[in-house]
Amino acid sequence: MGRHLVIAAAQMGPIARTESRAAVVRRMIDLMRQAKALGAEVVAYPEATLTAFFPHWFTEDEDEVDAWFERDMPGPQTQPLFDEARRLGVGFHLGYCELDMSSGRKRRFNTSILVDASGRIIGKYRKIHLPGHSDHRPETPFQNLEKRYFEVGDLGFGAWQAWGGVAGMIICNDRRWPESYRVLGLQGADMIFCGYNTPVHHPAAPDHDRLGQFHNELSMQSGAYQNSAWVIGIAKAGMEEGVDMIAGSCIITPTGEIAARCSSAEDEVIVSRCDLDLGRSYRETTFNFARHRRTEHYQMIVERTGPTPP
Ligand code: CDV
Repeated sequence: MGRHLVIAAAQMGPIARTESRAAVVRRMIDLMRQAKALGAEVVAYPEATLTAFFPHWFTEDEDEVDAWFERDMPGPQTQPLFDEARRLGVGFHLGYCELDMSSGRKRRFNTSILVDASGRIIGKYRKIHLPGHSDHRPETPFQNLEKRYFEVGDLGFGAWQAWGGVAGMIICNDRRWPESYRVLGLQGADMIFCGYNTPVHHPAAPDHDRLGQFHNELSMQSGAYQNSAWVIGIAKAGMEEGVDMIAGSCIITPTGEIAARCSSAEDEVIVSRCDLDLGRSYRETTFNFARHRRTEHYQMIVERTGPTPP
């Protein structure tokens, strides 16, 4: 008997700047019910699901920034999502913005969690690759101020026993870096969840725009294949406060093929019955890390970013 798990990707359409958390959570619960009706055991939501993607706007007002963040998880506004998941008996993956005071100072992270069917948080990840800039660039049509509003994640790329396999998380820009997947692959990850908020337009390099969806799939498909893992990519999609965001949420097999893909730029659920053993033959042959990786040969150059000087 193979290990099978029905996973849903719950893509979210645009979220208005003025939309309340309660309204967003209602949309999420609706998607969760659709996913359950399709047989899902796990439902995956995007990066920073609960609000509009505020790093597109500059502000110096600390209170305004804090208002985009969750102090508690679950908190009063997200508790209904946890309650519904428990009622339906499904687990979920949630990306949100975390305000952490546990060290005695305010820290803000771009975070995701895994929640089991009893409503217990079983894993937490804080985004490591923060794109964009921290300075104000009012001349651009929109900004990406993740470097201003978030600290670099301090939890590493963790993997957890979950849903009959091993689950890991990465967030958005992490998916473009092969090492994100590899650190999880080395821990035996069977499934890697990746929420994203990716604009169609790239103000710093507009010539990349036409390749946005191609690079999205290229990154996640190669990460899946090279690490023998399912990758679940979940978008915040559509025209959000004047920023057009790519959609294309998809569930990718350990062979690197796309098993299911969203066809809209709105709230939409896709599901796939994932054979968690599908990557086994790759792990035992082409990507048998123990037999074929030659880390001792990488080590001498790993910190160097340029060629050997003449
Ligand atoms: N939220 C993101 O990390 N977005 C980046 C954009 C800004 C390029 C991404 O890599 O998709």
